[in-house]
Amino acid sequence: MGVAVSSAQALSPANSAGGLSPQQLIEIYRLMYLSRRLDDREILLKRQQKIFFQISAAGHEALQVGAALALKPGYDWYFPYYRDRALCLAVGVTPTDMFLQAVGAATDPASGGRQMPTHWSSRSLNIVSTSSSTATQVLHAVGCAEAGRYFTRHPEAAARVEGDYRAYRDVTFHGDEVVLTCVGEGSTSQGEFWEALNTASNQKLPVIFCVEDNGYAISVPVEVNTPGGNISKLVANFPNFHFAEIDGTDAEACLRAFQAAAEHCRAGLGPAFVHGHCVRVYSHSLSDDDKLYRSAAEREADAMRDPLTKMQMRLLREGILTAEQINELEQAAEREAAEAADQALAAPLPEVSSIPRHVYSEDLDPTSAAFATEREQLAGSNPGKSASSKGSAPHTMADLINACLHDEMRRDPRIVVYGEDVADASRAEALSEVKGKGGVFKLTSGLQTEFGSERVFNSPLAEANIVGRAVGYSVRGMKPVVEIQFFDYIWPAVHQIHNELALMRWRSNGAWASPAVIRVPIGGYLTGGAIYHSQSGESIFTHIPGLRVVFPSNALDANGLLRTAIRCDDPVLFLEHKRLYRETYGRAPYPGPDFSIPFGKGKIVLPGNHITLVTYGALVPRALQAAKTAKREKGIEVEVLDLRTLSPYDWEAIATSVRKTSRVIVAHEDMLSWGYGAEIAARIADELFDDLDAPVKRIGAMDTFVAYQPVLEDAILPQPDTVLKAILDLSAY
Ligand SMILES: Cc1ncc(C[n+]2csc(CCOP(=O)(O)OP(=O)(O)O)c2C)c(N)n1
Ligand SMILES: [Mg+2]
Repeated sequence: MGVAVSSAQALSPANSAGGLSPQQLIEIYRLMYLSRRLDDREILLKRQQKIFFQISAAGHEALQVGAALALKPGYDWYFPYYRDRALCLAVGVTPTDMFLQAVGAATDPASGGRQMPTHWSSRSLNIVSTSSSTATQVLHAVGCAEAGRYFTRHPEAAARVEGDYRAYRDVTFHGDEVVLTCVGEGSTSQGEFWEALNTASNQKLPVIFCVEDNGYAISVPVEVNTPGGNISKLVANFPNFHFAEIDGTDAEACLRAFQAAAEHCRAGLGPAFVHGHCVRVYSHSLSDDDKLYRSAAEREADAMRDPLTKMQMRLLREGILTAEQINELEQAAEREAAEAADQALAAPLPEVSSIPRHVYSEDLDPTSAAFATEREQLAGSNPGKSASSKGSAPHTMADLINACLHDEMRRDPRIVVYGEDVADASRAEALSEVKGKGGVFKLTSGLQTEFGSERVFNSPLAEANIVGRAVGYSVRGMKPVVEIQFFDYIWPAVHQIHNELALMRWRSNGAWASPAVIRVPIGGYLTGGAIYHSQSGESIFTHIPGLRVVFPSNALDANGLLRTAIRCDDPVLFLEHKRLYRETYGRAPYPGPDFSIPFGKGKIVLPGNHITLVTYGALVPRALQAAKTAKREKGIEVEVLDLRTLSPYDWEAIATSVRKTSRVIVAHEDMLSWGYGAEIAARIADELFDDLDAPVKRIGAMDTFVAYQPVLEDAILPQPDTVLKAILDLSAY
């Protein structure tokens, strides 16, 4: 037919000054049309029950192709959402790859059969794995842009280094790269959307926020989600942004808008916001029927604005293609879609045995002997700032955590530390005259002063912001070591932790990972800590596959385990008991800058032959106290096992001890019901039943929150007496 159709990558972005060439207009139409045919083919496959879900880009194609063609695949970065088929097609995802995901094939390059169709991921194209959660990805885009800027300013940090996660987190970056992230207009109601605009604006980050406004969030019309019905009006006062509100069904207008947005970002002027009004030609997904909530007139009006029809009319009107040439182009697209579907349907399905692969890093095992430097401890070299100020005297847990942060930041330029109040002073000019804040518990004290404001800084008061950005940082190979100020306030970040941070590796079948560290002060026994400064809840996080959960009880363990957490290739939740920060119990000399403890290795802190007491955190000193009383007063020998890490945990140590004693108590501070001890007790009952001479006992807090009045707090939380009573009860069996 004489129409040379180039690939998306071969199409050089149009010059924003001149008009689009006929060739460019044809290529745009081809991509839009092919995207629609791929959707239609998928719909057919779904109706034939050969695939299991379908959601389409129909009506969004002009906006998405415009965005793609303004950017550079494999150079710029993409955090799309589930409706971005035309975007990803134009960026370079092949139709076959798309259908491989739809059928759930083993060879699905985005997820290996783990994610629904159109849940994009491509390492070579810099498309970071996306979830189904609306708007989580915008915070990842922000963190990604921060990482790109950081590597540009600190290229030495990009170096591959053996011996820790850096051996497996390769880094590429370009000084003028742009990060694109897309959401629907309904998703702009999510707090994470606003939290992302906040940081992108404040830090002038090169992020293009694209809002694909089709007027509906499933059945909910735009005015319900967006006061006044127009998101552009609401965001207009964010500083440093380039704004564009466009007809998202006009492909050329879209391309131009994204080109201008990219120019603004590449010039370092700040982020851009492109709000495209498009249409939803089909229902929300194949699980939805929009006739149930949209009038016929409204649906017809949308159909009249179909970007495909508009583009086709233009090609004909301007004499760029004849009807016959359009027909040929469309038939070629139809064939391409059909062939791709056939290929995918013939692809092998994933092996059931592959299911556990990539829950955790396949490269670096934090339980391995490589992290076992315990015996070489006490090297005596220079500790971090706050530890050194105390000479060789035993240090508190707070000191040795701070020392580890200093040591590791010195060793690894990829580490950034941020959170609420963690900087010494955001207004750095004050540092010459003030001591600095360095965290509400002073755990990050002196870090900003030593490493500067680019590496240690305060975040907005927004926990999802902290963790969501950490996902973006860490997919780029950085090591964010962030702080959530109190465990009690981790909840806004749980969406990011559960659905994003911990899942990134598994859902992308190992292509992406976000091995960040989240440090969190936790727990009670504070005398007045009350409901919102005393919470525990570790079992909620040990229930998340992909996340390591660490809970040290003393200064030395905290130092060695934090080092392992930082060098690890998995995301780690590092729980620090507030009451233990400055206790006399568990102080230790500074163990040197390379002291580490492997995960999953408990420690017998008191040997004994009569009863095993499995515990961790603040219950360790309380259990020891009770055990010593039991020995002194009743001659009962309790073996106290401090688990130190909760996921993974040291089953071998538990089993060995229980086989010896035949009696076991599992004790923790958190509430008894559904607590961490329930799992351990159940497994002991299951696998060690024949070794037991008595029922498995559990100790935990009452099933309430922790009250303010100390009389109540004491009664709610387990005390040494509670443990002693359980020891005596159990020994009576
Ligand atoms: C956090 C979250 N809540 C709810 C859902 C279920 N859900 C999926 S899509 C959707 C509507 C999204 O609407 P919009 O952002 O306008 O995007 P559109 O689908 O219209 O392109 C909802 C509620 C989800 N995926 N994630
Ligand atoms: Mg919508």
